[in-house]
Order: sequence, then C-alpha cells, then structure tokens
Amino acid sequence: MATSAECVEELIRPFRESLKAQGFEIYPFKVGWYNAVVSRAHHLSPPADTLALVLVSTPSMFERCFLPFLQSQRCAAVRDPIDQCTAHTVSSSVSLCFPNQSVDVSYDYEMLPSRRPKFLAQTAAHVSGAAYYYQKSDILSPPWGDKKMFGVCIHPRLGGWFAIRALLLFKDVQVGDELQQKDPPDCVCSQEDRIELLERFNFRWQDWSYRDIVPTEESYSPQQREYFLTAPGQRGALLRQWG
Ligand code: GSH
Repeated sequence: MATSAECVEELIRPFRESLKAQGFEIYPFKVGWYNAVVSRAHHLSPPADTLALVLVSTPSMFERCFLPFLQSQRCAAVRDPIDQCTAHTVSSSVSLCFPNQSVDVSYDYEMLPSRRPKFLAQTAAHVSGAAYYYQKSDILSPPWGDKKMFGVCIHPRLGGWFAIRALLLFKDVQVGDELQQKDPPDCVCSQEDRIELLERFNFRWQDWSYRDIVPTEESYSPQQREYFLTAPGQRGALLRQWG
C-alpha cells in the first residue's frame, strides 16, 4: 500500500494518542533514511520506502504506565519489569490500532545471534527527527585525541530525560516522497556545549548531569530517580518497600 504523509499521520494517529496517554512518543521515518547512515551489517531488510516508527519513553511513562502495570501484575515477581511493561504496552496498542497490518517490533533490549543490537536506537532517533545524536564527529577539533567517545541523543524538550525503547516496521506500508526527512532540533549548538555534553556523558554519566545539558520541560520524578538509581537486582526489594 503506497501512502502519503497525511495518510501516514492518519494511520498512526490513534497509536500516537494511545501511547501518549501512557507516556510514550512515536516518530515516523523511512527505512532508507536509516540505511543511508549505517553500515551494511546494520541495514534493516525492508525496502527503502517502508514506514518505520521509533518509540521513546518520556518521564511520565513511569507514573502513567509502569506503576499501573506493576499493580496489574498483582505483586507477581516480574523479571525485567521495565522491558515487559514496554512490550506489553506496545503489543496491546499495536493489536488495537493496527489489527490488519503486519507490524514487526524490535525492542532496545533485544540482540541478534551475532550479539549486535537489533537496531541502532540513537541513529533511529536521529533520522526520525526525535532527538539529535551528538557524536565526536560533531566536534570540529575534538580535545580527546584518539580516545573513543560515545555519542548521546538529546531531545529538544526532554534533554536526556527519555529512553529509546523500540523500532516498529510496517512491512506492507510504502511511503512516497510526501514524508520528508527533517533534521532533529540541534539544541546543543555550540562547540563548547557539545564538548561539555560528551564529557559529562562519557566521564560522569552516573551523575546524570548530561541529561540537563538543555533546559527541559519535564524530568524524572524523585520516585523514578530512586528506581533507576537502584541496581536492577535490588529493584524488587525497593518495589516491595513501596508496597
Ligand atoms: N531490564 C530491566 C527491566 O526491564 O526492568 C532494566 C531496564 C532498565 O533499567 N533500562 C534502562 C532504563 O530504562 C536502560 S534503557 N533507563 C532509563 C533511563 O536511563 O532514562
């Protein structure tokens, strides 16, 4: 099925709204935009015009979706509760909103047999316009010599207070030229700020200061901070303490 940009928006609107109410955002893009910037080994296999969506969790996901999900599990010990909550939410919304579409979902926590991630989350976020992926190559004279520096995505409204959760491929939906690629907002524009961002992310990521490199509309609540600052093995005990 060939689809125009308005049709894409129409097609995904109910899904966008359902996920927004649960603290997630979606951003559409075409497989070809992603494949143009990754090595062949990371290529997604559908044709270039295939519709894809990247899913990100916003700060309110924790209160709107995760805590209610835990309640619904009636205290059953859930392994990987964050991942399970995301998978449960996405698969329910996909079946509800796209009952007749073939939608292939890859999650951020899934690996291929080669141990490669199923998709490069930060690249998907960048090409979709969701969040700018700042890398060492964005610095004109990097002060770190040959040192490997990991890149990081910054969202224009959420800074670093979000997470990239999934990639959805709509194998039967081909999009025409009406869907135009837009650069993500370049919210960390100066060289000094980009250097500061990569240094905070690579040398002090645990203090989370990289997340506040730009002013944000929302950030994680104290309860959510406590949860994510607790080692995954200790989170069960924390949840029991919260009752
Ligand atoms: N696999 C565990 C679970 O499913 O509960 C851990 C999940 C987890 O803590 N994921 C991190 C996360 O959501 C990495 S994406 N962090 C939120 C953040 O860093 O903003």
